[in-house]
Amino acid sequence: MAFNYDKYLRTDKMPTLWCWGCGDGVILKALIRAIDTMGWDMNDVCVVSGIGCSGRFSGYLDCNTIHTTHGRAVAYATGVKMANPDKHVIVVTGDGDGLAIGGNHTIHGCRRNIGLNHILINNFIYALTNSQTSPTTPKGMWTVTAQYGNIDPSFDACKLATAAGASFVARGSVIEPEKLTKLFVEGFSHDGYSFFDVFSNCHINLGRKNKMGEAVKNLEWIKGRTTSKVKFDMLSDEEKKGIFPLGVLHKDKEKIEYTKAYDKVRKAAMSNEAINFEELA
Ligand SMILES: Cc1ncc(C[n+]2csc(CCOP(=O)(O)OP(=O)(O)O)c2C)c(N)n1
Repeated sequence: MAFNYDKYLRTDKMPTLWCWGCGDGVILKALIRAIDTMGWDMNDVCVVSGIGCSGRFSGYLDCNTIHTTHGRAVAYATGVKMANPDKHVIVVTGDGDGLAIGGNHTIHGCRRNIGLNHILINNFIYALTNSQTSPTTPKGMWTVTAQYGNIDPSFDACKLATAAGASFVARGSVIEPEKLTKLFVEGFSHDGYSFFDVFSNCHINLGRKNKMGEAVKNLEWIKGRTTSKVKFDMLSDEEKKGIFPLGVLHKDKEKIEYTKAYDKVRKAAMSNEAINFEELA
């Protein structure tokens, strides 16, 4: 029997506002399949998104949702998780949303290792606002704010999240939707900040002036820049340049999740007991 996506969607909001062939729909479906595999009740799920094409996720999923201000989704989600530690909080941001204006919040969410599931839809451009340079736009690409080609060095979002302290870091792509679902399931099962850098196509706003104005061309470009972590690890330093590994890139099962640490402090304070900070490391 065909998978019933409608069960998880606000069907009155369909069809989506996304352009034809946009990777956001592929990620939405992968996310729904992951939620289904987890067996989560949608009443226990909260999806928090910022502003952007990626921001539409909170409008389409039929659960508790907050469509927040641009860049602040992780901050709102942190509040939701602190007040409801037993709920499943999913944050969806774009690369501009989560790494530029909201880069600060992403870093500190990772540092605290709070149990959020952060899906960063990385289409290498500010899409909704029509093609401004983002922190992941590759060098040399045309954008409306870099009409002669971008000269800004770009972030590797996974390295950033790992260095900042996230205890689960993975990269997926819309080219392999089933693998993406599996990555989400593995990250959702992990207790701590789960960060997913998902490479996606925006053939309209990234592609149109960068010789990949069709979805397939944009996807081929993504394919040429990615390889599995296993294959990546076998490449020489020279060969690794410009290539991004896919899969689980970092996992630390020992690091305490923030709301659990906070609960220990709260209980110690209520009973006038000394706090064992070693335990909270
Ligand atoms: C405070 C603030 N600054 C700027 C904007 C304008 N704005 C809306 S979406 C967006 C960028 C979206 O790009 P990204 O976060 O990469 O998401 P995408 O649309 O690619 O999914 C910007 C700059 C805004 N809405 N609010």
